[in-house]
Amino acid sequence: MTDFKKSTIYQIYPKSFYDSNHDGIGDLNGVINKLDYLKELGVDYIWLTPFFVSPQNDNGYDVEDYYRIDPRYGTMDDFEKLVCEAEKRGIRLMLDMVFNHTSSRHEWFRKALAGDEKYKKYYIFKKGKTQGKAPTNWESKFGGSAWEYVPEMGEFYLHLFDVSQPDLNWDNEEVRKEIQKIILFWMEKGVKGFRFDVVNLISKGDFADDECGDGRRFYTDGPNIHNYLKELNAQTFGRDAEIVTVGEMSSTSMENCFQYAGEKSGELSMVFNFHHLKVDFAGNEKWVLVPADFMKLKKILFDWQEGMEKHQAWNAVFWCNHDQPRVVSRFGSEGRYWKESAKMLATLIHGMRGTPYIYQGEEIGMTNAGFTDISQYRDVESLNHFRILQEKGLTREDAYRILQVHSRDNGRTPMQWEKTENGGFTDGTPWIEVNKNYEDINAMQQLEDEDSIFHYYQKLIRLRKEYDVIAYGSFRTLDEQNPSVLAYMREHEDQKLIVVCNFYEKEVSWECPEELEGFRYLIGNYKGREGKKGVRLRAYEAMMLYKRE
Ligand code: TEU
Ligand code: CA
Repeated sequence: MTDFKKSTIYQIYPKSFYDSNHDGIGDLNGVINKLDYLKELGVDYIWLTPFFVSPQNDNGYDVEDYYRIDPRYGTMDDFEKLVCEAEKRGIRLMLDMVFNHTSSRHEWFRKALAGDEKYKKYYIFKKGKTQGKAPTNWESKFGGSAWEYVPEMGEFYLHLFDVSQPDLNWDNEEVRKEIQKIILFWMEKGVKGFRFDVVNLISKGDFADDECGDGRRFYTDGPNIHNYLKELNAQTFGRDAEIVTVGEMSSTSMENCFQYAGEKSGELSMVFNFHHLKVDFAGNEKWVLVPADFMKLKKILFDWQEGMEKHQAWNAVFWCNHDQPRVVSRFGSEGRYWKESAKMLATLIHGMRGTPYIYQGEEIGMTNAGFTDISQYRDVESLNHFRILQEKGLTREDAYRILQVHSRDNGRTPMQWEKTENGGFTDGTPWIEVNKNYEDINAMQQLEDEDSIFHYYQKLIRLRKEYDVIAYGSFRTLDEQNPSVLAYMREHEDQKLIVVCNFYEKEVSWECPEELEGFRYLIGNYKGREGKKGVRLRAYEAMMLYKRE
């Protein structure tokens, strides 16, 4: 059994990973092609974002058929080969299950629209408040109302995401049974992990107007959520102790996560939460430009580390995914200290208590897309908000500036493999443009360079396996009020680990509140450094110090 506390999970967005057949779209064969690269990096699981049949309005998060593979990505044979080839390299597969909603092209929804009562109950249809007025004032996460009117039926259906993503009705037992069947089907194929998309939104509460928000408080961590997860666990993945699960928790509370990911709750192995990735938002408002609040970031990370430990619950720790801008552009630097800052950010996460996730390209320090024209964007959320921002009165230029910082496409440009055209991602026309910096930032170059970001990640992954304190240690903050340094202590039996990160370019002198006697340098982003009491931390300097009593 793979111990998920010692594991590192690598996220692949297949569409942008590697194209094996020249159509400009990454595919499953492309993933098989790059398994040796992933083995070299040392990851234990790969999480593949959805590759099921889909109209791709939301790049596969709009599933039309959960049992079939979208021909764009390959065939079931390719998938089986992938499971087998990955297994040979000690890598397991984690699939991405989108069960809050389906695509509006799913057979169930089509039948519902055609008037089939059975399938109508699979979704959430409601009459309007008054003629033509939506049942509630809830907003879609992708902009606009969360309700869509169907004139033929005289009713609205709920879509918390795009209008092409109708929400499923989990209160209907038949829906839950269908979902169990799907999971069992993929378990049969040898899948050893599941990521559940926005799974804390599946249990809807009251359908009431939200006087002080967008409606999320009525459906987030809803009334039956824990029962539904326990049931799913008992009926499906809970039967196989080797399976690892992670729930994507949107706007969740820590109290709920104690249960979702509690060691004894019988729900999930771990959870993603996003509070630390909203420190450059204005409250919940993402489409604004505000500087990242470091003290807030620290406090959120620390609170979650301590809280989850106290309640024997497990975190997924991460900076990046396909919905987030690139972390080196966001909290580090694209300039002179690109490499140092990327390694610092890696150290910060990989030293924590929780299972680290690496999103494709993060391990080579890929940066934001740098798009300057709307025609370069593909993401439905970005396209919607580009329009909405202008409707609100912003100039085109201002709207661009916001997209350049916050668009999900920042994380979706193709993986940069080599110096060659299109970064070696495809020899066709890529579905989304490759970042112009691929000649400087690419995997090939970093594999050859011992001091690269890639090799730093490789070492961090190895250290988690070698040192129990990294995997199992308790967590305690150090020098919490420091305005530019983030530091913490991990302890396990006779082992101690100190992690220190200078979050900024500016040099700073740092006094460790702990006695450093006997600590040795484990890893860091500058050469030659010993564990000494008062140190001068250079630009983005980070290190791990270790001691065994
Ligand atoms: O994302 C859930 C989600 O709410 C966010 O990450 C969202 O993209 C962001 O808040 C928008 O500002 C998941 C998937 O990861 C995402 O790709 C899907 O689009 C979404 O669910 C719908 O399935
Ligand atoms: Ca392809």
